[in-house]
Amino acid sequence: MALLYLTRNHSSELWLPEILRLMPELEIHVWPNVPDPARIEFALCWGPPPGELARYPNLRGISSFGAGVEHILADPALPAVPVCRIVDERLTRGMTEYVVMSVLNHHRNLAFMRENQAMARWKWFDPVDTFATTVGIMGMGALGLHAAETFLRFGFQVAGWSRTAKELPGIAHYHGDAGLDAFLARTSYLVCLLPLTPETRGIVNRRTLGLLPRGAFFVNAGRGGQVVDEDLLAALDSGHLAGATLDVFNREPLPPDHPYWRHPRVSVTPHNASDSIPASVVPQIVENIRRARAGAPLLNVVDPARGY
Ligand code: NDP
Ligand code: OXD
Repeated sequence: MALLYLTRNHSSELWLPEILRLMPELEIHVWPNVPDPARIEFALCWGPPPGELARYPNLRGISSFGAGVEHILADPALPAVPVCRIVDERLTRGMTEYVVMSVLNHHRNLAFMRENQAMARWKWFDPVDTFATTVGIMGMGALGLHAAETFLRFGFQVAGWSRTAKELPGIAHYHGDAGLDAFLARTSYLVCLLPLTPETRGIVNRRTLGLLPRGAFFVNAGRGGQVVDEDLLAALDSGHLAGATLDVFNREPLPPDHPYWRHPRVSVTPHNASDSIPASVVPQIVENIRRARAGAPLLNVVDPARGY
């Protein structure tokens, strides 16, 4: 069995030794250098070119390098084999660090304090009551739920929104189209941790942003395609939104002339909110290669019809 290693982002110097440490007998072909496509039985990918995976007649499984799979499911010629994603404690904790950092940065007025420090100005400001502040998380899956539980421990009010109903201790949970407006209306910090699917594309738009209370703050670490950029910029420019921290974009890398880069109330990070660490995630990838070889069910398989 051979593994197809197909990515433009993940350094083979970091990943290949880790894979070979756990599976020394594995033959690995680093795309685009694949002399015999018939030898490939498993693909580890990020953003395969459309039609590429259809070239491997003996493919038995595909894994994303990360939690998201839209970059694989977007292929109209995707072979009918299981597609898996990464579910990993370090990836999850890294995401919680990012969203907590983004919310607390604004909640504790760090920009204002840095401005004052630059002018040696001792300026006190009224505290904002954490217990009276609601963080609303769109997407209550592996990442959203951990972040939500962490915000709860800080004392925030926490609301969650997902596709299906859930009972979650301490969290006001909303679901589906019917629950979206009430969820937004109570949310001061909107954190998006949704997968990109046909249903979630463009979900952060003029209408939904307009339902947030004035002065709300937006954190996006889901996918850029969930945001209508002009609508977000308009909400920021009108003062309806106080600011945004954005890790993911409709076009990545974010073009140098994009208004987000220079917007005074936007923080930009380069799709780096949380990343798969090879030592942590390779065991589940190797386990899936073994399972694919044995014809056993794979771990963390997504539903292509649902899109996540
Ligand atoms: P999960 O599949 O575990 O969770 C997805 C959540 O989104 C679920 O709660 C699901 O609802 C909800 N959801 C999906 N579709 C809808 C919809 N139409 N309406 C309402 N809710 C919906 O994914 P993860 O938590 O592991 O990851 C989420 C996303 O985070 C990834 O897909 C990726 O895009 C992004 N990500 C970004 C990273 C970064 O560095 N910026 C790093 C890692 C991930 P339900 O529970 O009802 O199924
Ligand atoms: C992602 C990831 O899906 O890095 O963005 O896991």
